[in-house]
Amino acid sequence: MKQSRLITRRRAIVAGLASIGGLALTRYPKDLPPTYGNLLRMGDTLTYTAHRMLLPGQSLVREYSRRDVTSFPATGTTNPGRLPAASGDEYRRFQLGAFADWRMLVEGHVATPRAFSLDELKRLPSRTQITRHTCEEGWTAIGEWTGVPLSAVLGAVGILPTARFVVFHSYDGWIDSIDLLDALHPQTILAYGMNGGELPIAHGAPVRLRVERQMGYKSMKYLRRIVVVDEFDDGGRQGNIQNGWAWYTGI
Ligand SMILES: Nc1nc2c(c(=O)[nH]1)N[C@H]1C(S)=C(S)[C@@H](COP(=O)(O)O)O[C@H]1N2
Ligand SMILES: [Mo]
Repeated sequence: MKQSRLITRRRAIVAGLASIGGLALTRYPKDLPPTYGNLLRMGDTLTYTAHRMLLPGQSLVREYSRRDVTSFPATGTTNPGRLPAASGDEYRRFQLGAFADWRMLVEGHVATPRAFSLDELKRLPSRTQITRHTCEEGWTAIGEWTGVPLSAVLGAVGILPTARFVVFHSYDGWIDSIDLLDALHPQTILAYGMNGGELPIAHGAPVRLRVERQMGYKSMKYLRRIVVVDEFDDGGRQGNIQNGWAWYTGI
């Protein structure tokens, strides 16, 4: 009796999951990243499709007030200028010139590919937001970020109708991507300011990404290049998910 009820319930759960999967596949046939047939990535795919179905619009994460701001550890790379690679030399030169010569290339499936200086980014519309950062290592911190919405930068170069994902490259060799829904989200910004001052080197100067609806590691520091692409691209073997990190980590 007990046993059969258990089996029935389990079947219902399995059937339920299958129908969620089916619905997602019919609704988002092209948006499912192709590498996601892999069994190990099934959890990711479920989180992704569930989020995209439950939060189809542009719901905002909670924003805090100034008095909620906490101390904020710097993790991962904290100074690409110390890297031995050529990109380390380049970064060090920019740093010595207060990033006046730094340029961020935006290219790919866009109408007018363009390199932006820090001043040009600062002349675009700006947004300040106080949000909670959640690191996969288990800590969280609240900080204030000021920057230009990624949507404004993509608007300035004109994304083509073929655009589906946005790929980011950093000065410490990271490659990662987000889909257009996250890219155009109002709280997805290219931050050049933190807690009322310039963005510190340790936190990604001169410009870092803030993707507030995903885990902290998606907020790439030390931006170098942005490429709009028409197909899913997680950076492959160079991508930051090569070490087992999930591509989609919605929170
Ligand atoms: N380019 C680059 N971006 C990065 C990292 C990094 O090492 N390099 N670390 C990631 C991780 S794991 C986290 S938690 C945050 C840390 O940002 P913070 O140093 O400002 O705390 O940046 C993310 N973005
Ligand atoms: Mo992290």
